[in-house]
Amino acid sequence: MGLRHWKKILIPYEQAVEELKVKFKAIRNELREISEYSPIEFVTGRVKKVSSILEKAKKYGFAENEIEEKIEDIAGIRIMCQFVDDIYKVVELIEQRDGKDLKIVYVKDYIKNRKESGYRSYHMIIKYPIQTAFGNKEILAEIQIRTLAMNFWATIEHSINYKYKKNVPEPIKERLKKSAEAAYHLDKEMWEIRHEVINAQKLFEIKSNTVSSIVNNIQILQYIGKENEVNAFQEKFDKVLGKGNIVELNDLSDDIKYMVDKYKAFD
Ligand code: 0O2
Ligand code: 0O2
Repeated sequence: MGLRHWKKILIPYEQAVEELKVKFKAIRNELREISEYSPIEFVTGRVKKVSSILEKAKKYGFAENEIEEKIEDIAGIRIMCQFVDDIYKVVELIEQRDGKDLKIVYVKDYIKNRKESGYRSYHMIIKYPIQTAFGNKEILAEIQIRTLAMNFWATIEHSINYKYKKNVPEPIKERLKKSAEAAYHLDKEMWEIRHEVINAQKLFEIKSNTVSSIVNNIQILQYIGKENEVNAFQEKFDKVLGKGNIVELNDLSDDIKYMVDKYKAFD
């Protein structure tokens, strides 16, 4: 099959990766904007390289016309979470969409059943509809959900495997297994203090949302020419920001908002 042929085949997969990235990032951004904890830390995605697709097809003996149906990870989305229980929250979010904008085909829980290599992640194979210039198409995609520690390990292990073309020397294999164990313990330790971490992050999010609301409203007052108010609020803001007290920041934010709303009502 020629390169042009592959380029055409992969276009819907590229679109699926882009759409799914947007959708999962939107969940994260939406929750952060309302100062809620997001189980999604960050999202990445990729379309498998043609060379890897052909390699995989050869390994499993798939004919070229079977590739799209049998290789489930041509479109791949990776969702990173801070804590192990976040993974299952993300799984629930995806399950809620089953039959709506995607269909879950099956799942592989390599967290409860880790792989021989030490690999841990939760995989969901989905069917995703794509509207193309040539009509509608349903493609397969793989969503990998993992913690930051699982991702760190998998990224390093993947590059070592790549370097040694799967023939990783035994001592390195052993080290990798040990580090998989260390990553597992890191996840466990972090899980133990998750409430502490989540509270600290929520507080940070609330503070930064309040500060940006104050700055926006001061800009509105500036824009409508309320010089005196701008100067007075600016002075208070500098003082309160220096102290970093969340209650005082909130009060100031309410005062400025009240003033802006009052002027808006006059317009
Ligand atoms: P944001 O809002 O900062 O998360 P695109 O440019 O859209 O085609 P994209 O998504 O930028 O592609 O590329 P990719 O490689 O799929 O995803 C990279 C995203 O993952 C970037 O975010 C990085 O900031 C984020 N990322 C990668 N590594 C880490 C990490 O260790 N920690 C965190 N928090 N984020 C990481 P975006 O998409 O640019 O936007
Ligand atoms: P890429 O694009 O390089 O990441 P197979 O792929 O043959 O092992 P299967 O059943 O198709 O088996 O898929 P599986 O094992 O459920 O998941 C495949 C993907 O999961 C891999 O993609 C990796 O991204 C990841 N993965 C699975 N096992 C390991 C592992 O031991 N170490 C690491 N680092 N990642 C793993 P590919 O094919 O490597 O493609």
